[in-house]
Amino acid sequence: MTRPALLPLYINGGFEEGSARFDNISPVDGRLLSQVVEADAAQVSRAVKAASDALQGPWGRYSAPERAAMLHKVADGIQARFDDFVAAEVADTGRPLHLARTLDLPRAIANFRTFADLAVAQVDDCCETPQADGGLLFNYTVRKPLGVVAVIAPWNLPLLLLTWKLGPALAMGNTVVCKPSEETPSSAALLAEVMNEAGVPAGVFNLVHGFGPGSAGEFLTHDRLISAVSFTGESRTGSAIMKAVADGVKDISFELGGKNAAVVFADADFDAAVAGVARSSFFNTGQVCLCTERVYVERPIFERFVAALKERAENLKLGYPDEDGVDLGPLVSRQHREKVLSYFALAREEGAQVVTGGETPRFGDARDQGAYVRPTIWTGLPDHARCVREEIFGPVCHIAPFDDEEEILSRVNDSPYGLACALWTQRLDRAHRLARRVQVGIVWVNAWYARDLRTPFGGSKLSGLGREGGRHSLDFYSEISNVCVKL
Ligand code: NAD
Ligand code: 6OD
Repeated sequence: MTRPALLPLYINGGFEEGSARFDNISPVDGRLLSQVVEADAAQVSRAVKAASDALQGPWGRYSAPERAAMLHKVADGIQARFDDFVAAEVADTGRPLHLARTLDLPRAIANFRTFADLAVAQVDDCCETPQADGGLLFNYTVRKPLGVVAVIAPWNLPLLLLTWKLGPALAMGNTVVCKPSEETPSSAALLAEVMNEAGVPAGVFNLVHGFGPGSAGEFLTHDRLISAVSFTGESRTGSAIMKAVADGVKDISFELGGKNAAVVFADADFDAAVAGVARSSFFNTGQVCLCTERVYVERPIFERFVAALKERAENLKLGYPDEDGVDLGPLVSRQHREKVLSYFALAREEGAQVVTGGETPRFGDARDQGAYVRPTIWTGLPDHARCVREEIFGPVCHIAPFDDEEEILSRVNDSPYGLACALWTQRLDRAHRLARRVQVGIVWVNAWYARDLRTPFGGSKLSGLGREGGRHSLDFYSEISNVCVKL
């Protein structure tokens, strides 16, 4: 019997094994994909020390264009191994192959190229300050790296979300220790190979695998040599990390959970809205922080909309990642499926009408060992129901009717989360009025998850802290210092 692959750590330019290991299981059929080295406290500490030392080495003297050239080489390296990365993403997540090919990989490459170029193009402020005595002060700003950045990533878009933070962190001259999710370690392991082949100096990029509490995640956030933690994941994990870094007053950037609303007005392009909401509720099996688990539809079109979305949901094809026409893969793990199924049961207890779904499919083959659930639509729940307030992170939405603009604004805003909102209307005056007052970081009008990496991205309330994207990323990943010269 062949032994499963072993995914090593990458510390100070070298691949390392260790005594503790954990299994990486396929959510498609429950197969063992690989074993992963779990970094112990000493290994995490060495990774951080290597990153700290690397700031004093050649990397610390690279100009922005030299760093950009290196990051373009990394992007070239990912492009050269495109199919290997696709296979790694698909194996760990079970997502359709076409999704990895058209979203995850292009974005990972763009995350390096875009921020490399933005960092080169960055021009900072300066000003002259006249003095009472006729003299002049000249003020200008310089950007310095923060130091060692811990990048802690989730499992839902593993490579996309890791590189979204790693790209700008390196472009601004930091060194990094990355910890991918324990559920999805494979693409990060490949990335370490690409970093090595591209000649990124030892210690600039380090990779530690492991879990959160009592493992690599927690060790990282407590390390005194870490200057900043850039984290994407659940809100309660964000809260634990915030406590962990409080004593060291480390910089933090948090992209956390969401319970996002889609609002469909009667004047919307009906077919576009149905297609848009089907996408925003079920894309990636509902495992995107931006997914719309709350859907509000203006009363005159409510019944018609529910029927149309039901038809769409029932036509989505669940299957193997490489199957023709497959729309949805499994959830990321059996454990996550247990959580989603617990909400399916809770919805019934809370009085939901199940329009469609609400159960696991039976395939009669190996996929029955996987983590599939059917796309699910509910109606009939009150706004205070837990299923309408809590993030489920599966292919599920609740649809409720509404009657007017003020009413819907207050219902959308009555949420502990504040990440994103999708508005469907042909009246741009109305869309703009709502966009200004809805308490979220990202509003889409007649669209959903359309991205330009130069725009700010992030959430309010439990959905996060700070903004990344474009100059916001350059600002977060640098220490901006003012120099004041008396002329
Ligand atoms: P998670 O919080 O469980 O884990 C995320 C990462 O944090 C993992 O690498 C994990 O090992 C690590 N971790 C867990 N506990 C830790 C601790 N105490 N200290 C340090 N590290 C710790 O999240 P998840 O389940 O992997 O991802 C799904 C969640 O992420 C959802 O809530 C989703 O909404 C959110 N998310 C948000 C965004 C956004 O942009 N706002 C993007 C993607 C995912
Ligand atoms: O596209 C992005 O840049 C981004 N941060 C997406 C987050 C998706 C959440 O699951």
